[in-house]
Amino acid sequence: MVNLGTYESWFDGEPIVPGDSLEEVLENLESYDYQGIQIGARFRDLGWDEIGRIVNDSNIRLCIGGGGGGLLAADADTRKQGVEATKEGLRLAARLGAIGSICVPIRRYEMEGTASKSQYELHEEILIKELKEIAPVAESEGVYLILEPLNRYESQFLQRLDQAYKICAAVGSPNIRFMADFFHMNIEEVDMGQAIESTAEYLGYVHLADSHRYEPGSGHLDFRPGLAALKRIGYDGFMTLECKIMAEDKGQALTESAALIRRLWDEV
Ligand code: LER
Ligand code: MN
Repeated sequence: MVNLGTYESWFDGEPIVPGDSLEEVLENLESYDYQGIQIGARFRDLGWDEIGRIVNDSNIRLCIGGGGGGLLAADADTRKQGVEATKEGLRLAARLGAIGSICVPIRRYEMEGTASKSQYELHEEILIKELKEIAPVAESEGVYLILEPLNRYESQFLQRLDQAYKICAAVGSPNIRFMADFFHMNIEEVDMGQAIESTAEYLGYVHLADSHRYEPGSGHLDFRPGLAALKRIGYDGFMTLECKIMAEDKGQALTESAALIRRLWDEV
C-alpha cells in the first residue's frame, strides 16, 4: 500500500491542489488518489484546530501538524523556548491525529558566516541534548519529531540522511526520526538508495519532488533507486509531494504524478 500525500499550497500561498476551500481541496485529493495532506500557507489562517476538524471529517489524513523552532539559536533562553515550543507542537500534532511535526534545527539564513567543524559539532551536541528532553513527549503523545536535512543552499547544518541518522541514533528514541526529502537528497547524496538503506531505522517520513521541485514526472530525477530502497526497507509511511505544479491542469498533473509513483513502486 502506497500512502501518498501532497502539500495543498506552497510556502507563499500559491495553490497546488485545486479547490476554493479546504473541504473542496480534500475532495479533489481523494479523487486524484491521495491519502494525505500537508498544509502550506494558504489555509493557515483557519488555525490548526479548525484545519484538524475539517481534515478529520474527510477521508484524507493530516500528515504534519505543529512545529517548533529555535533549537539551535545562539541564545540559551531562545533555545529553551524552542524546546518548549517543539513539545507543544508535538502535543498539537497528537491532538490533530497527525504523524508528527517537522523540525529543521537551523536554516542557513539563521547562521552567520560559514559553519566551522567545531560549530557543527557544538550544534550536534546541543541538539542531541534537547532531543533527549523532547523525546519523552513524542513517545507519550505517540507522534514523531521529524528532523529534516536540507540542501546546502538552505542549511549549513543537516544536509544528508547519515548526519540526521547519527543524531537520532545518539538520542535513541523510536519517536525522534528524520525524513528523506528527494529534492534535497538529489543535490546532496552520493547514492539516494544507499542513503535510505543505511539509515532505515530512524526514517520516519518522505517528501517527493522532481529535480526542479515541480511534480514528479515533469523533470529528470530517476525516482526508482530511492523508491526501491524504501520498498526494500519496508517503508509504509507517507510520501508527500512537496513541489509546485508546472502543468496547466493541476488536477491532472497530481493524478498523473500519483499514478507514476505507484507504477514505479510496483516496478522496482
Ligand atoms: C524546505 O526546503 C523543505 O524541504 C521543507 O520541508 C522544510 O521546511
Ligand atoms: Mn521537505
